[in-house]
Amino acid sequence: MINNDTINHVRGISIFADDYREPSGTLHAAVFYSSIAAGEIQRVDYGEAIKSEGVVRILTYKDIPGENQIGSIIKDEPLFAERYVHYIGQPIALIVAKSRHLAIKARKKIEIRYIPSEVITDPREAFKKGSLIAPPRVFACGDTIKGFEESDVVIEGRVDSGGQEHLYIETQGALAIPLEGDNLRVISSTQGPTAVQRAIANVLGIGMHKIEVEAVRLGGGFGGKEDQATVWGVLSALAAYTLKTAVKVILPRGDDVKITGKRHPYSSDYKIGLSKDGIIKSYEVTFYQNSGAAADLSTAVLDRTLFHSTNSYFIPNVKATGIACKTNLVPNTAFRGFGGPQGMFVIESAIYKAAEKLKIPPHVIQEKNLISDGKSFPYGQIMINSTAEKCFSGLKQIVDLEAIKSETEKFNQQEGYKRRGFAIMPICFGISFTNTMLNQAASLVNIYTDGTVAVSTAAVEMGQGVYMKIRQVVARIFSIDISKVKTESTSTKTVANTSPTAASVGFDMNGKATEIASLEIKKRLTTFICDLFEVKEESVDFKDENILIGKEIKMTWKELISKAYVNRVSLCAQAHYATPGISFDPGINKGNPFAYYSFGSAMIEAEVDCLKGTYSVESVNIIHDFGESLNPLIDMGQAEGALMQGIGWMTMEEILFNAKGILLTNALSTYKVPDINYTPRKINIKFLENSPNIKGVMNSKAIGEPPLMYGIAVYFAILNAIKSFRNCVPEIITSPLTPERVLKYLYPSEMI
Ligand code: MTE
Ligand code: LUZ
Ligand code: MOS
Repeated sequence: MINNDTINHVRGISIFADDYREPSGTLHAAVFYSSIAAGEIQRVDYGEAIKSEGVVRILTYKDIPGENQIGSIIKDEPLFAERYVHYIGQPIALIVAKSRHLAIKARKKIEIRYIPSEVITDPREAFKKGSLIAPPRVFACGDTIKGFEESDVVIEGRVDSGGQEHLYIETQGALAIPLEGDNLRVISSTQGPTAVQRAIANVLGIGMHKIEVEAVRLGGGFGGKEDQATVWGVLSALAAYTLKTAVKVILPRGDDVKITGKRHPYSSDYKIGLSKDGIIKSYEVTFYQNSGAAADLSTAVLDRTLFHSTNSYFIPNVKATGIACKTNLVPNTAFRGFGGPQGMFVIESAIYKAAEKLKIPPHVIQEKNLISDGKSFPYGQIMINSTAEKCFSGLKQIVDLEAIKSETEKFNQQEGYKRRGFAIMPICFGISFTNTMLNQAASLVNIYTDGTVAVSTAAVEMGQGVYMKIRQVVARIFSIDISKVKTESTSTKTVANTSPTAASVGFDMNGKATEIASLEIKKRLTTFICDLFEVKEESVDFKDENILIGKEIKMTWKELISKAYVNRVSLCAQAHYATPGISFDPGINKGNPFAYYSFGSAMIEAEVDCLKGTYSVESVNIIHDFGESLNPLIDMGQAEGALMQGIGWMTMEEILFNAKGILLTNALSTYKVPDINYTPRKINIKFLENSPNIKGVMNSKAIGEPPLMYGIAVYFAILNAIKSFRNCVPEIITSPLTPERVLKYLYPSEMI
């Protein structure tokens, strides 16, 4: 079923935060931010800027009525810098003017002097200097030392992975509108309306009930607006509150790229021990996370790295240590996968290197160690309903590995500079927020007297199709046409205390709450019908907008609703959903944090031009467990989009900072993302058959993030192509594998 958002997006008629009708007299603001990565502010002169055309006010920390603090997990992030600055992009002031253009013009006239201090950009250096966000965390099981003793081969190595820019099409922003008294309405491009509401209340020093935060829909979030949409909402609210006028803050792309956080880069050390036939006996890993200058979501991201440090594998002896290192870069944040990809890339690198040493293909090691039911992860959760093996063997049915191997070898024996390689990537991703508290959602279902329905939930629509799926749930329960069901924009006024739409559980949880609320109304209606016709519940059926008793149509849906209203039956219901059966003890790092897991396996083939270092993705074959998909079109789109984001992260998307902490890749001319030409020549994604997920909404499965990790296969596919040209494997596995890096691997430094 096609998502009608898609049609509206293409026609350009969908409403985003910046399209929301502004009240007359709306002012526009630009953020003045630190231009050095570390230091003390000696003097700021706003004199010229204040006099600049159209400027109404410049706000600093001095204008904050409440607390100068917006940190969510750890209170370490001021809204405005006071004396010290810790990264380039840290807000110092807000210039409010008649237009955005004039605000930006005035910004250039602010004079500032700093006393610079030492800049740290590298997480290992931060660790050495004791610059940490939080104490290190350890997930462990078994006895790794004994495990290494029992191993036939033990290897050690280092793996580095890069950051990633979210590049949502809609940049960050918010519009704050003063209401009666000191109440405010804030239209925010956020994945977490409650987080914005809470931070505004804290900064303004007023009750949360006075602030209403609404997310109409987002032009993409990808995690970038889970926590980092807050600051723009707070800035616009502070200005609107102070000036009693609507104020809008919309970041120009250049600002957005420079001053918002990205995926966390990691540098990691591993040690892996295996038997000679490829059974993994022991694994130790230390993750140095480049958290940036404030906590943001870093500790939660790091937790997920630890949860997924063994990917889809059962390993009896594990010690995984995570260290959140504080550097002078913009605070990094959630990005699709949320630390999972970083953890999985390390174990896959370790398997790749081990396979070299054991002279067996990596996929043999992967397959032999897949987790099966009854086995547990280092944090104690025991696997049930694993489809890891089913997906892996399913993949081997759609791709003939032996044939591909011999074709690839044949291709690579040709003359010339083209070489091919392939690699497999199984995935296993835990579904639920790892912080159990966040696993709750709510829904409000209102049926109007003409039989149309409006649903409000905590889910934010950001392109993932959650509104469409929620409408489908209601339409299915009442057996009415989808056009009769509407989703309201997401607001803290209709659904309170929302968790951000994240962790791939937006639809799972809000869909469940909607199901519960709808079933509640259906029960009332059924009782009403039973009384009316003096029949038993079992004989009542809702079918295609008709009410059937036995096989006989008694009335239409519309008539039923109208009659129910006349007879004073409530047509509205609110329901709360809390994911059952999950818990986790962060004191001992043990528990059952996940409702269930998402599985699948991918094979990616790449071709490298060994003269130029360029490459193309020739084919992608995937078997993914979608459960019983409610909307295969949307789910396929999610799988394809996530896959491409994963491939981009592994290959061409490179974020570079210099030693002063200046972002060098600050525009689309220097930061390259996959485009249509880079799309794999063949993408074949198959749904694993007969795999209902009893924990999901109507047997469906979460889909938002997991397929991103299939992209990891492309890295090893390219390495294999390189290896057939020049028989070597890089000492340190480093991503992204840009064409420059491919050339370096192909031609060692002395040759270029
Ligand atoms: N798809 C689109 N088009 N745009 C997005 O911003 N975000 C992803 C994923 N798919 C995103 C997307 C991320 S990071 C998450 S966590 C999920 O959608 C959130 O939605 P869900 O929980 O409803 O799957
Ligand atoms: N956000 C969060 C997430 O706060 N906790 C999580 O476990 C998570 N997982 C994925 C994406 N966002
Ligand atoms: Mo997604 S990283 O959970 O917003």
